[in-house]
Amino acid sequence: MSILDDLKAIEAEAEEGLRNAGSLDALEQIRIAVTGKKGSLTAAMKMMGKLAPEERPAVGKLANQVRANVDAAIAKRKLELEKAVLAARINAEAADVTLPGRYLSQGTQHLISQIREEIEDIFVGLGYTVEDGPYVETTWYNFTALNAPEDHPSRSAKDTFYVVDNAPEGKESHVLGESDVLLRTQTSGVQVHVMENRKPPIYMICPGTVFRPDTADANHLPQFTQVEGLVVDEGITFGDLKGTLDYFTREIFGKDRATRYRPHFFPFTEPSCEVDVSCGVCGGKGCRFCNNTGWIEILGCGMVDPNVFRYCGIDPEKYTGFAFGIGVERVAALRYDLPDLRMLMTGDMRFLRQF
Ligand code: 2NM
Repeated sequence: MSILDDLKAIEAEAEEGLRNAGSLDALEQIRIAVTGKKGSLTAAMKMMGKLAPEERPAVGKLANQVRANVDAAIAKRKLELEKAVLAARINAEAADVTLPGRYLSQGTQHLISQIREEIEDIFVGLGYTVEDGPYVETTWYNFTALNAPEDHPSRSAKDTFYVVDNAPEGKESHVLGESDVLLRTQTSGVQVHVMENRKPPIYMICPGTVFRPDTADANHLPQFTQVEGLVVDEGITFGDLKGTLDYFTREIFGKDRATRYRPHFFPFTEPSCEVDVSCGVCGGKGCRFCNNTGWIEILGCGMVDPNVFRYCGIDPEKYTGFAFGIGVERVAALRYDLPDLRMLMTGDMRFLRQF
């Protein structure tokens, strides 16, 4: 076999291999085997030096031609394989834009937030400001400035979450009285802050979360929502309190509901009342829902005790005022006949979506 035949055989072999190369990897293997440093064509070309001078022009011409053909064939096959890879990838990654999108269910505002905002709107309409304050308070803001005596049971660790231990370093103590810092049990502390910092007239409400160490059951939650209100001005009377709260109950429960003011006791107000609304289920005749009384309790209120004004730096000779506290979860339960307050805490959308 002459070297010319060798060169033609190498070319034919390379072309056959390229036709069968199914991947860019296989193609690269062929390139290395033919035109690589130790490739068959490279080796054949190195043989040229050993040829007789008269043979060289013909062999050289063919060798260059074979080299050009093989390079061109490799480049052509490479392009084909790259196109195939791209086509496969486009096919695999194709997005079907005609498929329906994923449905993200829309949430609703929580029932408690809705009612809280409704209550805010009623009082904002009467010219009140809406205030808030810290969840963590000291005994001064939660109890003392509100005229709660040092031995009042609401101060005990059974009725208040104390959150900071003031015992000396190294000594732990959870004994009542050794901690001055607590989770607020009512939002009244906000009113103390406002009275300390602002001159009357004050017309404000303070909605917010409060905390009490109660085990959750149908009627109690360890964390619930209160809206407290406070008015401080010259010449405020119990008539102003009653007119305001009658207006509020009609707005929130409807015009057909009657109210009743029952004497009660709170440390921070004197006189104090609990307010009942006529039962919406029986219209006041008496039923299971209202314990056969015809009435349902909805809030506490009273004329601010002069001691509270003195603690907060307001002159009780010049100013009088009234205050009230509304339980928002209770309003929700009464309005929607909820059998269990815990339903408000579960985040169960089957329940919450109804409102
Ligand atoms: C209630 C009932 C009655 C009340 C009193 C005060 C303050 F700061 F003026 F003393 N704030 N909130 C109050 C009065 C709260 O909740 C059932």
